[in-house]
Amino acid sequence: MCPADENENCEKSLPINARKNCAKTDTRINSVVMKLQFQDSLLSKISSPLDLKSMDSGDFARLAAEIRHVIVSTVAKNGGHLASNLGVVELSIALHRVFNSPQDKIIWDVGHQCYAHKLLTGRLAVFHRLRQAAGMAGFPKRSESPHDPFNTGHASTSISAALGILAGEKLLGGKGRVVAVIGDGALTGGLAYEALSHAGHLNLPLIVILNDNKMSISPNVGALSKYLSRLTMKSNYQTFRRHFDGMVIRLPVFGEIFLKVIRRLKRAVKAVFYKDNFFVDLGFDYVGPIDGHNTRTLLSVLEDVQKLDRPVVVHVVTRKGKGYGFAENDPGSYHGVNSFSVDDGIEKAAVSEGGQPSFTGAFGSALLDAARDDGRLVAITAAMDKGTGLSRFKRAFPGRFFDVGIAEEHALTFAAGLAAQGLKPVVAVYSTFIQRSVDQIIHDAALQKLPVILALDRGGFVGDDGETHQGLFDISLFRSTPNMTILAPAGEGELRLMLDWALKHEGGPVIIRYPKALCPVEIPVFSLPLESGRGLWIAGGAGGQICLAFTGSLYREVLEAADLLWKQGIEADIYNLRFLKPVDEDYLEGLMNSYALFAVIEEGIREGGFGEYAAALAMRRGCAAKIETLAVAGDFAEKINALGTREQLLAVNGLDGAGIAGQVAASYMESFGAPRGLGHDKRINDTNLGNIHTKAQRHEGTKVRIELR
Ligand SMILES: Cc1ncc(C[n+]2csc(CCOP(=O)(O)OP(=O)(O)O)c2C)c(N)n1
Repeated sequence: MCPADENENCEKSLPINARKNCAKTDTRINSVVMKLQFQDSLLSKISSPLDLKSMDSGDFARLAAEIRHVIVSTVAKNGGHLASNLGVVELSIALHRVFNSPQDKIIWDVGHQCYAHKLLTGRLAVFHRLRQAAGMAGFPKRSESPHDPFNTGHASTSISAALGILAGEKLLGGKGRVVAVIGDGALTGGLAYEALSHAGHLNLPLIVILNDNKMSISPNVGALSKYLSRLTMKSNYQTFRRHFDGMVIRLPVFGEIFLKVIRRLKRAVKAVFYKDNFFVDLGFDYVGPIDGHNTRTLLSVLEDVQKLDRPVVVHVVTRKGKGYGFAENDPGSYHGVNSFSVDDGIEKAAVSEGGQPSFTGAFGSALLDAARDDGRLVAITAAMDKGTGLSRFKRAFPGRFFDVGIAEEHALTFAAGLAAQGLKPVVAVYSTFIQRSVDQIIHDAALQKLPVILALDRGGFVGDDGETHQGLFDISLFRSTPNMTILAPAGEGELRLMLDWALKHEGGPVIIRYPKALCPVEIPVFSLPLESGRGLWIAGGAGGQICLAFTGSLYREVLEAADLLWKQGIEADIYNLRFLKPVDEDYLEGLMNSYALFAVIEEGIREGGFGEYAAALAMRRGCAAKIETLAVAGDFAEKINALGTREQLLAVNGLDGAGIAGQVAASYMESFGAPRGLGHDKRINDTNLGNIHTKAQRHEGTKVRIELR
């Protein structure tokens, strides 16, 4: 869970003041929804979408209210994506009424809006375990239900996946329908267009529901968003149609016949009306825009389009946050939330460590300071300005801020273009989403040695969102990239040093990766200048039994481990790697040769990570030390479903203090027997660190170590 005091700390953060203001404006809907009694609920009678088929459609409004109640009260306890889910309740009911899941397949883009779908597909009983360790995922999961045909989490995949499933269905002679539900935000991602283009070409009966609420996490950006608004304006035409139909059907005797004739006529008119539509030009039929909260309209349109034998886009207009006043009034802040109070919409206070900033907040402040000194610095986000800490930059330097939409590939190549012009682009993005931009980093930035800075937030374990959102791959993906620098700060001071260093660096892209966590209390050594390719001694450095060499995000855990080892009579020095690439190999070889056991402790996937590199270097250079790598194993997604808090995830993957200490002690004893005992008292805690490790001691340590080689 994110700390509440850091507005920009995460994708799911609430400006408390905005909530308070909002509370004053509209609590009507909240009380209506919350006062419903559920002893006799309709929702509890739905164990599969089949039960929805026999339900009187006149009950759908009540069912929608019940679903909203369950979503609001559960998310208030567990945190989660709120506003997006409240917006698609009627749409979910209509889809499951018309289509026959699991034979028909519904693929939710991103998947953050799948809660009503989960409730309608037999998961009410486990819904209270939403996003909890070993509980129910907040995103669709094939392993969870046959009604989730494809795993999602990252944006813009639904049309591609749905088209593949439909093409497969056809090849295998199946009869199932396939529906992709994509938001206007996710439609800003390039993958969606590649899929639309291919779908228009294949001409298979793919149904694309465009859920248009004018919002990504923040208000949607880009020319396409404006284009959709223009289409929505034509919805006046739809309102007129409904009123007209209502009048005609009431005509005595001829009403029904007359309506049929008019419907045919209207189709012809509509075909002319929407002839210049973008989707039509790509080969789709287009229906809409229609009111996504009017179940009757949704049902009649979906009934119609499921009979089509060609691709169709159904443009549905919804209100993000619908049914919960606070979220309706401020859908951006309620896109995703920590636990909060339903009555006033205010986030429950999170524990803050002595007022320490989050890494996200620290980055946001450091970037602002740097931007004041350097007019060439520009910042880029892919639809995540709040989550990546760029909100203040956006306000302070609107002309130097770019939100490119959910388009990480474009963000990188765009940044490379800016760098080629002599600007200093900083792309702030979550580690998990940078996976989208591997080629852009290699081809457009690294091979050209362009100085693009990547601020990779949430590097390491990420609580609550499951396996798709873990920031575990960046080290492995980019350690092999030529001309790349990867830096991992352990705290705020280092983060600032690294940003300054990166802004002066000319030889290629620089990644600064930091976790979704609060910064630890500062110690003086954090501010010692960077030496290219080398790290920093946090404790010791003169050689001995064990060295714990760690990637910045694990500073706290490694300190705790060293303390636990000390209690067992095992002495361990602590080395902050700082540079994960490039590495001063002679220097690292010297370090490894100074210890019996050199343990690399890394918050990233083991394969291709720093530990494997260090072990290969040790082997190549014939080092005597035992090299142990403590990193994340490939089966991380199976441990507590990759859900729960970052702390829980670290613990089940052996990277909390106890896990590190246990593995290091076992490895040491396996090879070297019982420890030799303690030399002097190096017991570590945050308060004495600053005093015992001066720069001079660090260099002294280095000298002794080099002599030991
Ligand atoms: C590749 C990628 N980048 C960023 C995100 C973070 N993200 C989650 S939901 C979202 C906004 C989606 O907007 P939209 O599709 O319009 O859905 P809405 O929430 O408005 O219903 C973003 C940017 C993501 N999931 N995947």
